[in-house]
Amino acid sequence: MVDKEGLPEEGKIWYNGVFVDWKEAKVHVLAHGLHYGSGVFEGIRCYATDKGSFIFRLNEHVDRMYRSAELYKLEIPYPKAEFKTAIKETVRINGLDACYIRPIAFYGYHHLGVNPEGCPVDCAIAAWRWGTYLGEEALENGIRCTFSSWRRIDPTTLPVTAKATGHYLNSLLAVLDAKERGFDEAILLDTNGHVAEGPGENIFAVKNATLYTPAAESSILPGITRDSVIELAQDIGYEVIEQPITKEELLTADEAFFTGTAAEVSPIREIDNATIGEGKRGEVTGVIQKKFFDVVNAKEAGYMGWLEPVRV
Ligand code: PPE
Repeated sequence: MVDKEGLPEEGKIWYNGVFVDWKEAKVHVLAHGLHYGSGVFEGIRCYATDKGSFIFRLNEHVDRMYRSAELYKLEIPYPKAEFKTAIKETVRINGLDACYIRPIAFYGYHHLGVNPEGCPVDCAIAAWRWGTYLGEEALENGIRCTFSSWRRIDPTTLPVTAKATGHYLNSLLAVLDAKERGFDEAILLDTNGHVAEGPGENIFAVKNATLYTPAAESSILPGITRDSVIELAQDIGYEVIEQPITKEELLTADEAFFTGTAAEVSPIREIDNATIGEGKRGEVTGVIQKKFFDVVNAKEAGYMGWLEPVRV
């Protein structure tokens, strides 16, 4: 799944309100967030277009981050507007055009013990170049997936709509299991046995030119790419139905694809060695993918509102 390209060695990271050198952006080994996974984060992309650099749906990402924080009673000590400015500043100061942005807020160093009261909330924003998530080829030819034996975390146990660091242990297990068994990516079912999502992606099925995607009750992270794709698909004229999807329905779909900030729109060509549709990027997936890339590349006048200028 993730390319093994390492992180950069230099640059500046915004850390608790100031820019520090890449290598100095450190955390104490007894930080609360490290021991208990008590942090929230975002993954955001900035695109280089011929009209300048734009961050895709910055407002929605920052809104989700603050909502995630609220669910864990983590008070981000900056007003949203200031945090958004810091995100844009991080891209600019590093001289980046197309990049991936990772803001994080977590309970820091003060005491140990599960109760975080009294721990400071530390915040950081890093940005670096990150190409395609599942490989260049994946965007064109699709990937090979497997149903994970790990079920997606359940809303009776954790607030699954929060993008919290600790939640990703569930994703980690699913990814490692898929890789071990020779697949590119996992698909997790929810605890009712319905299709939920990938370890870092939402999922769509296409049947008779109608799009289906699991609804919120299937324990999904409400993806911003998912939301964008729903709107773009409807705009093109496709019907989109949000409802529980069974394994059989996904396996017999005409097409299937993943959406996510990192994964963008990635076709799924196989699940557990069963071919989906024609075993390559389907027609509807291709149309949606093209529309998505046109929008993020500032080629769709009607969607410029989703693009936050960094450098124009
Ligand atoms: N589900 C999960 C579990 C998830 O992590 C993501 C994003 C999505 C759905 C799609 O959400 P959105 O990006 O808003 O469309 N995963 C992020 C982290 C991936 C990683 O490996 O790290 C991302 O894509 O940035």
